[in-house]
Amino acid sequence: MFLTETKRFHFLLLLIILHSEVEQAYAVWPMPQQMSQSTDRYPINPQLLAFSYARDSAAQSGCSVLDAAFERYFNLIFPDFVGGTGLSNIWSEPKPFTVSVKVKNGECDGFPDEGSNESYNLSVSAGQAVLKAESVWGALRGLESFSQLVYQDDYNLYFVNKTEIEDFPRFQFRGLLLDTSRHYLPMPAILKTLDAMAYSKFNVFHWHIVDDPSFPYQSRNYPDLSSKGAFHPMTHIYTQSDVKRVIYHARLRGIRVVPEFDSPGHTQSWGKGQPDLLTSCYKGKVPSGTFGPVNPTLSSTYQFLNGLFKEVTSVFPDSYLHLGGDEVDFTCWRSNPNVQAFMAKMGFGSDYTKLESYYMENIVNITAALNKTSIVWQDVFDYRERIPMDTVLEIWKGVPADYRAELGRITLAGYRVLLSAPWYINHISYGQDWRNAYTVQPQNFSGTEQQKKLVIGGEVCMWGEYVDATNLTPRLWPRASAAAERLWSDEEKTSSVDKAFPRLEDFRCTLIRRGIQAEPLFVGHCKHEYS
Ligand code: CP6
Repeated sequence: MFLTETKRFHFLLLLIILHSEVEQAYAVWPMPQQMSQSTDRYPINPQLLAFSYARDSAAQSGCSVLDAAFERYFNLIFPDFVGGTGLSNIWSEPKPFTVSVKVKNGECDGFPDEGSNESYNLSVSAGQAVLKAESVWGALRGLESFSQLVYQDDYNLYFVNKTEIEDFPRFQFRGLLLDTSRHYLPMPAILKTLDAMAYSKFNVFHWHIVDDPSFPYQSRNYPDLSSKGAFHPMTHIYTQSDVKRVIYHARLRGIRVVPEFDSPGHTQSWGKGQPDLLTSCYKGKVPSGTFGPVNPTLSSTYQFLNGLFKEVTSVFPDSYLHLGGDEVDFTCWRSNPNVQAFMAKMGFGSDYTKLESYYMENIVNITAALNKTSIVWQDVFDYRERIPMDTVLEIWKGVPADYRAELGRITLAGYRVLLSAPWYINHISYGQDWRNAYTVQPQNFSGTEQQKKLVIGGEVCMWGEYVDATNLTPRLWPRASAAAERLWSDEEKTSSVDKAFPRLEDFRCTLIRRGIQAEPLFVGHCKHEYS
């Protein structure tokens, strides 16, 4: 080990010459819009890699988002960096490598939103990488790409090839839904999912936080909702500080947090802590003791929802609130004499979709008055409700083919849509079902160019009936990454699922290397196995 600097360097060169077969093309997942690479490669010495702000960058040291990202990406690029005595440090060429970041807009303390610019340019040459972005959110995407370009050779020395990237997302909204009601997901499972989302350039965490089985959101104004409606009032809840941590963790990764408070169906757990909220079901002329959807006939219902949404929209900074509106069962409403009387008074006849419409219109208006935009499930459109034109409809029905017709219908009416129907990755099957997620074409429906522009993106859904923290990660990854490439990358350049296969295999090994227990796609091995 007592080699002089020069001898050490010559020994290193010898090693490189002996094994000079060039490892090919260090892929980035999801594939950048434009990328060219050469086989010229530059060594990176972990001790001499520095992230820095370009002199003419609008953001400088002290920018929370980028300061944190520099530290994170250093650790991701060198997972076993141990300071001065690590082998890869001793044998690396003593040359500095600088990643210089320049952003035009120096705003670092805000939250990502629908208008955030995520484009970036990355140019890697000898001894430096130059990353330019409009905003810090684009710089984050560029840092992710840079981190995926760095690789180790057989001696675990680090290299990066000469590379030019020009990149931007195909769709503005690239979401992932987690369901924390069917099973409680502990905080570390959520935070780790946010980490992995950033690796695939997802930018929206759709938090399906409450549903029939449990109400884990601890409300400031209505604490009984979780103290009576959660699986456990102390251990299986998300406190205000937990929620803040999720939003904070997501922000640093350029991820929006959109909560869903699904109603009027899927609300059994709400009824435990909020008396008179749910409809009392009748058996003949007497209450049966069971409850149905939220009672849409009472003004107390809307007072409560106004209070709850007022709180929720102040806790979650995103400009969107998901209101649900799916799968409403009319049986209980039909059985209740007070609901029947209300139907008659309103002139709804026996059409209960009109009652659902009435309810959804009211809560969408409550949301609009709180200056938030609503997302609702497609059912709300199917009931021909009069909802504001800025409402986003999320398509969840109609696999394998019918969702195309729905995309056509909803966009023809001028509404924006989010596609999740083909991306229910809670569903599993034997074999390579990531291929189905990959080959989805969100704009492949009959409609005008203008209609196609109304597809703002899509979401991967991980419904929780059969999923908790034990199996969440391998069920999500790398299958969700297949959808992530569809949502980020150019359609033409990613038209071959067979060409995607080896790249996704490599990316899965990157996830493993970063501590994400992503499941294998097929027979094979990773250089660094998960332990
Ligand atoms: N929970 C809620 C669910 C589903 C929906 N909403 C769902 C329905 C059918 C399938 C998967 C999920 N579990 N609240 C529908 C949006 Cl196949």
